[in-house]
Amino acid sequence: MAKLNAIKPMSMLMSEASTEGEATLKRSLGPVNLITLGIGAIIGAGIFVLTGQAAAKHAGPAVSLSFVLAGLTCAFAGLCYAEFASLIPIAGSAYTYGYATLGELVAWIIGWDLVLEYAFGAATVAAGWSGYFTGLLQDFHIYIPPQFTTTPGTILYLSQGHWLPSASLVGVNTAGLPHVTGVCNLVALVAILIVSAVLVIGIKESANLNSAIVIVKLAVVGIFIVVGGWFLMHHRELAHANWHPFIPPKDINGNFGYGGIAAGAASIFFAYIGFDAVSTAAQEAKNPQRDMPIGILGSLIICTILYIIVSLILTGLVPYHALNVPDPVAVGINATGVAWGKLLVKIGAVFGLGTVMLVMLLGQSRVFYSMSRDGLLWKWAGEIHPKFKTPWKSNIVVGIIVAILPAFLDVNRLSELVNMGTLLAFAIVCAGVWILRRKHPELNRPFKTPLVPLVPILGILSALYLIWTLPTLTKEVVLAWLLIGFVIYFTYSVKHSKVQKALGKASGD
Ligand code: ALA
Repeated sequence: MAKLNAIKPMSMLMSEASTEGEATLKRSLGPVNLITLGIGAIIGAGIFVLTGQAAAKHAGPAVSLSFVLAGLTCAFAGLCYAEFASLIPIAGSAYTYGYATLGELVAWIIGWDLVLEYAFGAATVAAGWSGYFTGLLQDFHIYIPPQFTTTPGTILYLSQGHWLPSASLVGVNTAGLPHVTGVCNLVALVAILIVSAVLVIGIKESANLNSAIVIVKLAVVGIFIVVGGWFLMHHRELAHANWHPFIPPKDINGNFGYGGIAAGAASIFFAYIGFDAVSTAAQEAKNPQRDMPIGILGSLIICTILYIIVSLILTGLVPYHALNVPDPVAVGINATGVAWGKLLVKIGAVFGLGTVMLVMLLGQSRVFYSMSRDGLLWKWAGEIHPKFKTPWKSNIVVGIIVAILPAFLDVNRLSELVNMGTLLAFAIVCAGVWILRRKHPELNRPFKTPLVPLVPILGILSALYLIWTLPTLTKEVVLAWLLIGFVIYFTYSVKHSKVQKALGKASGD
């Protein structure tokens, strides 16, 4: 009889870690490196793309309050992640934590959920990346056939040398403009395939390269804040007009108003995803017990502050209803009249979003690899290429499936799926910390989540609240996703689980 609550023994985790060489990784990362790692994974399509859409469709200028709300939810979850990361001192993810503490079925749900976070997350970032990339090419008069740069059915108009959706042309009479109807977003598709190919060949994650890209991203965000902030200080009437009313009244479709702030938070929650990536570097940290929480919480705090300022300035520069565009931050800096600003933002976004795609697909392959190694997924998913030493089959299969998503699905739809999957994983991690404190109070916890059970409860409630505000269709798709997961678990995983086999042998079954 399969034990759904089978716990993966710590000894098994440790021996796997040593046979895979994880134990021999050099402990070279200090608190600043870990914060940098977190920021590298966090800043991406969320701030560069989704902020504009959340302002235009849900919250108006109050999108900055949405960032506060989503940031709080992440802070509760971040505190719980930090306890797990210090408790289980090996490189891992929420999946590994779940398996070692809460049992196999919960671990499976988290792992399956992480696919939504990482794979669908990479697809979302690819959709955002393609918007900035094609815009950048068009600045240099290079044109990819426009029908292959957007999702099916989206109409693009040619205006001032750029192919743009009608949402980007507020106040422009589109009637006489040349236009095309989107067939599929080939640019996003090819981007994912290229990143997957890089992962197959193998990439040495380099802390230095990551730091360089993080500096570029931070510089672009910093320049936006300085240029935009300076402009608004000298054009207070513009800010006054655009920020009033700060919380637009609810419209007939139920958007905006106080509910709009929550809906905006559920949508821009995506911007915070990635801080959990810090926990995967546990074994390269010089002093993981102290520095993991610093890395996780430090990157979160810095990004929260930046996001709130950027969203305030953006909605001050441009009327919120004109922000539903593929490249809102570029549109924002363009409003200041600083000619080079737009180009700079686009270049920063192209590099910055590129690395987020890489980190997410890498995270995805690590989760699939771990699950396959545990016997919970098919063997091929964990097969290592003899020369490149990468889980190549899983990279290729995941790459092809993930590439198809942004080609046909809108970035908003995709990001909502990612948000729901991740919020669910956060709720489980928060519950896990609380349950484990009760079941095993004796474990050595170098970092303790403060105020347990209050913080985990707030984490669970805020995650569930944000899930509740997501569209019904998103919830249905995620439920369907979980059902598919259960079918695989009960038809394949329970029979092949290595932990189940080991426990069965130990008990003489
Ligand atoms: N937080 C990451 C982004 O916004 C996933 O792209």
